[in-house]
Amino acid sequence: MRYLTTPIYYVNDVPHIGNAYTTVTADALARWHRLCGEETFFLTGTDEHGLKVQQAAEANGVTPKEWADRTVVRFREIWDLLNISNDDFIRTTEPRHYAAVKEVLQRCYDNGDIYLGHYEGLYSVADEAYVTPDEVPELERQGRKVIEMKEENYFFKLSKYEQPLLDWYESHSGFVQPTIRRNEALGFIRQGLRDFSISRTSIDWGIPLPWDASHVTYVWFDALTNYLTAAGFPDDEARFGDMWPAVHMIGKDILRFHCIYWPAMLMSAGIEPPTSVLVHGFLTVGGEKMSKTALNQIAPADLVADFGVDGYRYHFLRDQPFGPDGAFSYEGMVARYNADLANNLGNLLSRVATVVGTKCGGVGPAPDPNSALGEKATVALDAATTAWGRVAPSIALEETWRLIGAANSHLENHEPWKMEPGADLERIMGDALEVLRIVAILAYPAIPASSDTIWERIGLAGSPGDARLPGATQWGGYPGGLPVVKGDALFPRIKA
Ligand code: ME8
Repeated sequence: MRYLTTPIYYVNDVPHIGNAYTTVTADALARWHRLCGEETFFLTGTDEHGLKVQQAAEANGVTPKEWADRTVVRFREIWDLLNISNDDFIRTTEPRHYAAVKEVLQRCYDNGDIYLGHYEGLYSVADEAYVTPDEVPELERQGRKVIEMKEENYFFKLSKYEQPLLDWYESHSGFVQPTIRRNEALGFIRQGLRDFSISRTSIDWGIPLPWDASHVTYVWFDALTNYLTAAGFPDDEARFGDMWPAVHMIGKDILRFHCIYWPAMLMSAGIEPPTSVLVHGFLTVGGEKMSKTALNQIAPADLVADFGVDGYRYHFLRDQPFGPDGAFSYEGMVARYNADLANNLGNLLSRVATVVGTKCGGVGPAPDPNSALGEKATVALDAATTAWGRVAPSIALEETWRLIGAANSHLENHEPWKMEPGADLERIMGDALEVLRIVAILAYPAIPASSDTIWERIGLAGSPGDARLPGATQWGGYPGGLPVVKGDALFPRIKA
């Protein structure tokens, strides 16, 4: 995977665990592909124009730019805290982005796809979207304010792209994943597409249109283009040629923009649509979508304080399957952490380090080349590879943890803590160390810092992140003769 993106989040408010769900999942996916030897460029950023941000700034008595400058810091901090490995962070208020938006607009305009008209209707500020009267009751129920709008707008001829989009979907079966979301997008297109407004005159917090500076660009037209900007569009053609098309990861709330508007805009501008759009469901809290607007948001840092960074990352990757909605609960998070991290993985590491310390003089022995665990490691690699390939981190981790469970059972069956030092004991400990080495690599996309710690404690140099699959997890890679260190509990148990 050459280029992976998250949505760029609105800076009207600070990040919550819904935004972090997408970013952590995309980060893990990028890390997996890098482990597979692919040069994966990973982008995130912030969406800073539009009415929603302008209103947040007004409510706080500052200019939109001051507000954005203040809030963007909170996003950068949280991504640093969560160990997000993004290669770039884009803000839509940057000059490089203005250049890209103007170029895309001009190309669509020159292609005859933009015309002047009037918009009279409803607008949801929270969604920055033009809405129909039948959508209003549900939006209002969710506390999403709908306003009347009447203004001169430029429109994009989306209707012209109905058939080209259907053809694109037909010839690119993996364009929208999973299939349920592909069908949802196709359903929208088949209902018939209406042209949409791409400019505003009643606000000025945005990018002026290149041919008519009395209009600013509609925030979604502006925001979607960020994916081009960060790939070097329009000036760095060589870079853009190497990077584009991208893979986008998004939540289902913004499916219509990414799966319909965006490919049509790109077709109009003579640019290839994205390789694929990976769409996940919502995290819900108490049955409602967690959102800034609903005020039921949970701050990632609060959970990190209790579970640690890797405890946090692991939970959402393992417990919220990618695709459907999933209910978040603190109790569920404690249970998962204790079972998988404290008991299963943490226990394996501490048992191995203890026995090697007391019975092998602190020196890790080499594994048995014919160990039955070798076969289990191959199965884990194959299953994890398939699962990451279809963007199913929860299954990839489940399969990886099956290997940890097998190593724990192996120890329980042989009870090395009761054995005399010697060749038999060394073989068993070597096998368990080899599983820890392999697990450190396979779990690295989810728990990078803990994987580094495991690596170091079993005496290996460098980082499991530098390993390359599939070769690196071949059974027998742990050389033996390395110092093994006990250290503190990797994942201290949490009281429920
Ligand atoms: O829509 N569960 O930004 P945004 C899971 N600026 N994911 C969630 C979530 C939840 N409850 N709530 C939010 C925007 N998300 C635009 C995007 S892109 C060119 C412009 C995640 O700050 C999910 O990825 O409202 C969703 O699509 C995104 O945050 C919306 O973030």
